[in-house]
Amino acid sequence: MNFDLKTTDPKSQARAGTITTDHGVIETPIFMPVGTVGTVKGVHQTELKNEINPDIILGNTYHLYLRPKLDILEQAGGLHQFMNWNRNILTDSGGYQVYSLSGRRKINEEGVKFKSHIDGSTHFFTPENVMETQRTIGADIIMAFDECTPYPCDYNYAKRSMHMTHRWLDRCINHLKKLPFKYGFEQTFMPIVQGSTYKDLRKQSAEYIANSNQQANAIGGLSVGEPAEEMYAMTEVVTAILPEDKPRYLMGVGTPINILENIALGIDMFDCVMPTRNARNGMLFTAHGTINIKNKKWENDFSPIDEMGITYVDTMYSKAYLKHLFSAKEMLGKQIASIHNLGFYVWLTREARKHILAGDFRAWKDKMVIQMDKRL
Ligand code: PRF
Repeated sequence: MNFDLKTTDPKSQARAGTITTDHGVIETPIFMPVGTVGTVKGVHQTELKNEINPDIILGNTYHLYLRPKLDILEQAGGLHQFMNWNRNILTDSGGYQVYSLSGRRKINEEGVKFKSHIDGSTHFFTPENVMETQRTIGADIIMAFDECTPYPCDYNYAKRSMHMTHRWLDRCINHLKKLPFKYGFEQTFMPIVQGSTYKDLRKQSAEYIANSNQQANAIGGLSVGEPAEEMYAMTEVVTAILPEDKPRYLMGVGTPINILENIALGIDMFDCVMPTRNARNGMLFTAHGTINIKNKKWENDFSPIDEMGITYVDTMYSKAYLKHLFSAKEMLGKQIASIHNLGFYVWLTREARKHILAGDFRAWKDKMVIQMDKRL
């Protein structure tokens, strides 16, 4: 992987760059649509490629390991082949999903024992076997196995957990050295900063992660229920320490406003289930605020879903029609809303990049944050 930092905004920490991997170029800042089980929920590959047009999507180790399982992925020739996606993929390590999804789990120095949310069967993830699993899934970018602490989290737990995440990182790095790439292209490994909402721990963790000297770095443990101001404060502490010449990925963030504020603090990569999950509940994000399409007020509003027309669904269908699809519980409603929201998120980070390159990011960001905060 290669990262080329093109421009830094004069009035904020925002950056524009390009990441080049064996599956192509990723222009940063970037939003990565989440394709948990090898599908961006509700969206065909044609619409994903031609309309939403992201340089990279995300998959989840936890889900893919449980279903369809590794032998199928290996027989398919990896996830790119299996889902017929020839651009970039990043896989999360399961470090977050085992905590958020599996019912009972037991964590110790060796790893995490958990029960599958699908059939209740017992599994054990270790830093070593998660690296093996990610080699088999075959994404372009793979993540360290970490513990994502909850919010709030008492200081002593956060500190102990952070040190364990650091020891797990060393085990990931050591083990990867023994594992050749599987499908003829490179995989980039990303370590993850933890430390909950404590500045001293975040600083210590950022230093540890920076010293591990990998090609890119990530920040975890945020957007887990803390106030946005606390999240921004942690991002600021960490980006001041992480090296400038490597991409920085803030995991699982967030609202369109969270994304712009974190771009201003020096983040390059984002992912979140929010655009697709909220779409399925009838919530649309636009440049002028959010829309709850289930609201009665849209019943006879025959204007386009979004005049901006970022994706074809925005001008092909009216708000009244989309409201009707949600009322009738038709699956097309959820699909249209998912395409719209993902198109908007990807547009937003592309637009941020344009303004960073043009030198007026700060003013544009401040204006967008006010606009997007409205409920329409
Ligand atoms: N760790 C991992 N994945 C994640 C997170 C984390 O802390 C988060 C936190 N927002 C989202 N996804 N491995």
